[in-house]
Amino acid sequence: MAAEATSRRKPNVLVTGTPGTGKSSTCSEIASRTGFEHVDVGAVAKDGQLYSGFDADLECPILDDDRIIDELEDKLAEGGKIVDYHSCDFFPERWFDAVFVLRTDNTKLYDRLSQRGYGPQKLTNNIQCEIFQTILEEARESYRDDIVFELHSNEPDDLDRNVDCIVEWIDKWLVRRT
Ligand code: DAT
Repeated sequence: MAAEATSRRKPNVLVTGTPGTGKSSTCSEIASRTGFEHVDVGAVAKDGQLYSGFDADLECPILDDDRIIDELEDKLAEGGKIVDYHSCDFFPERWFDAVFVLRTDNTKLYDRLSQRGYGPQKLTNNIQCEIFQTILEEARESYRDDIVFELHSNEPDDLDRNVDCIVEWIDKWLVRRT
């Protein structure tokens, strides 16, 4: 893992978290500030119809992990990618130099997901996912502790702060590499 990670000239960063925690907003801002490419894994799956079924509980398609990995492998090998997805355990560990997990208080998350038009069951399942910090645990089980960072994403100020934090992390990585 370390050998492949060090061969990249730019880092890859994963931004993960329950739907609605602000991944897309955070990643698009980082991409415009750094020139890194925002890779929205949900959109990649949709474009290529890289699905293997449908999750009735979460009311969303199930990704075909192997085909997603094949699709993204060359892109990630280049480095300089900000990857955005609401799960993180199926990506190869060697892809990422840092994993940021966004967290949002339940009431705020409820409002955001209601505004998105989620039905009651999908809302409940996603709120429970956040309450049980499922994605944070998944990240801690899948990646080295020292590259997993939890960031709170409740207020617009948090969004700005999180973008600053991740951009700063990228800048430091690039300085270390030169
Ligand atoms: P995700 O990509 O995780 O599903 P998003 O970026 O689409 O989330 O954000 C969901 C909504 O919440 C969207 O209307 C933007 C808003 N939002 C994101 N981060 C926020 C924050 N820190 N404070 C307030 N609103 C935020």
